[in-house]
Amino acid sequence: MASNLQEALEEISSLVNDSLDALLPQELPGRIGENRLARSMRYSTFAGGKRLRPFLVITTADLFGVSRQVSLRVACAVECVHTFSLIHDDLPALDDDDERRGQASCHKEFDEATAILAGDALLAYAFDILSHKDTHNDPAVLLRLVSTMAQSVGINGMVGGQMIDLISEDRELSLEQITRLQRLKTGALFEMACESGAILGKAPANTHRLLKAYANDIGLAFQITDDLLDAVEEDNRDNKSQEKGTFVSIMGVEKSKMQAETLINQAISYLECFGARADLLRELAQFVITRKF
Ligand code: GRG
Repeated sequence: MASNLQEALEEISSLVNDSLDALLPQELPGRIGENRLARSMRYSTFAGGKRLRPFLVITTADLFGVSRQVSLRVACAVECVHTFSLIHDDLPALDDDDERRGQASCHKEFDEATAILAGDALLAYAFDILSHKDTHNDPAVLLRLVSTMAQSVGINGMVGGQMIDLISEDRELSLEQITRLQRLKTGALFEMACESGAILGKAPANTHRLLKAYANDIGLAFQITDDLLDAVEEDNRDNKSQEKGTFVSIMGVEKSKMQAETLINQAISYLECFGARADLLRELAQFVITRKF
């Protein structure tokens, strides 16, 4: 990873962690139920995580000179949504994973009901943070943030993508369907992250579109890389079964790598108008396909 990017990721992670710590509910005396919820929300949120989506919010907002105080709140809201999706994704009814971010998944550490509620509460909290007057003084900006977030989560976003993913277990998907699945499941929140920078900066429509296109391509390349990393892990375990509904399952390893590289080059081409100011976004795009974790 380029040292500029590493430094920026570390700096932003640390700022985001401090803000999340200040924003997320704390345990309070006598509140038995809420305290268990607060503990489980914090348990999953502070389990590590690369904080890539918050990085995208802050770095795109920086392009327009948005104050960090504002972009950090939006970054935290996006990370709450991401953590909600991971908690629910790990549940027995979905991916049934015992571990997440190097520790027991939320339902293993607490229980299934608590994990469902922790996810629900994080999702609701994200909208609470976004729509708060401290996020922006212009109600039109708040409304755009809220509606863009809602769309990135719902039927035309990660939840829709997750449903296609479930269906792909019993049937072969075409390349086009797999592309849609991955764009929704993973790409939608990347898009929301970059669009929110443009919304906060009141970017002109064409600039907003370029950032959305950048996010769309890096989101898809990110998911292809995730599937490639999974395929290598399965290979190391000598497990020949291949996850369905992935580019790797339909195109094989080499073509998937090429596809991810093509997407990243395309994503970088969308940043031309920003000149050197977008160097961190270019470095992040490269990191998305070279990462080992
Ligand atoms: C069930 C209502 C309901 C909603 C959940 C589960 C779900 C909808 C959507 C799935 C979203 C999902 C988990 C996509 C996978 C994306 C992915 C590769 C996540 C890992 O992202 P990283 O590597 O994770 O950025 P860290 O831990 O670094 O933050």
